[in-house]
Amino acid sequence: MSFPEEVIRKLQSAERIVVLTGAGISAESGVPTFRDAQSGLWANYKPEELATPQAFRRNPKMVWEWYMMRREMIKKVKPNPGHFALAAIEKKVPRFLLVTQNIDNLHHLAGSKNVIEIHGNIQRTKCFDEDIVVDKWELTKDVPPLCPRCGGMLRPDVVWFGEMLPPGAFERSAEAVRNSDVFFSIGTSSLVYPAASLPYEAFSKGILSIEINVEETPLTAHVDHHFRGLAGEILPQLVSATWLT
Ligand code: BJW
Repeated sequence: MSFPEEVIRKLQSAERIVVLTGAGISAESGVPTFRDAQSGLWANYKPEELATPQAFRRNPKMVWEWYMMRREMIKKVKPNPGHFALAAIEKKVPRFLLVTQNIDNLHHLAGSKNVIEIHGNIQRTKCFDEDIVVDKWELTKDVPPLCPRCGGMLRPDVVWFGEMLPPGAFERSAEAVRNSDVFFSIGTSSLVYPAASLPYEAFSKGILSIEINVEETPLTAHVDHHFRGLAGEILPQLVSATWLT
């Protein structure tokens, strides 16, 4: 792919870059995107119907087991060239922030350092009642297992629909976007708020905005540049075209 001169020059001189990623960046690692079809025991449910506190209250065993299945699957996958390209960009610019909606930890595994996980991390577990992270727990006959402190049910430390993001996560992300020179939205359907409002912080300040996605999204009409294709192919090409020439 060839990139507009404006993009290359702006990236080369950028002091501050903010990137928002979604499930699409991990798709090439083999992690199904959030809105991909469900399979197996969960085939009859939409992910949107399982990722809520109401669903957990109604059927904690089913929701817990869905997350355990995904957790075990995610443990086996590796970062792809898209994740590595973002870690490489972080080394090239003075200030870089990666805001990810993904809960799969792959950005950290690729070497990204300054990361805000706005929807949590599936490898962590917390107490449903106390909202406290629980590091040590065991699989027992109880499904979900119970909190060793209070006996409440354990749940994954992810953000479900209707729940608040981790304290300060959105505010810090939005401020970084407003102060950036270039903003990227990569592999997200731009449907879930408040994450989907972050690009508008960039638009309001006239910051160069770039979307990378295999398809159009509600954001496409608003960004300065839409690069259509696989993040794992476009990002390494962009790094080469910008910093390795
Ligand atoms: C590729 C590719 C490749 C594929 N290369 N691209 C304002 C308006 C309307 C509604 C709301 C609003 N504000 C809040 C809401 C409600 C709600 C919401 O947004 N609902 C919408 C559905 C309308 N938001 C919330 O409830 C949030 N909390 C909140 O607002 O708190 C305040 C509050 C509290 C109480 C009451 C009221 C307000 C919390 C949202 C939490 C989202 N959590 C999830 C689940 C995490 C755990 C889990 O994984 O199970 O996060 S939902 C799910 O969606 C997950 C994702 O992070 C998130 C975003 O999905 P993403 O990443 O965009 O994935 P996909 O699958 O949708 O898209 C993949 C994209 O990749 C596609 O575009 C592909 O084309 C592309 N792609 N392969 C490049 N190789």
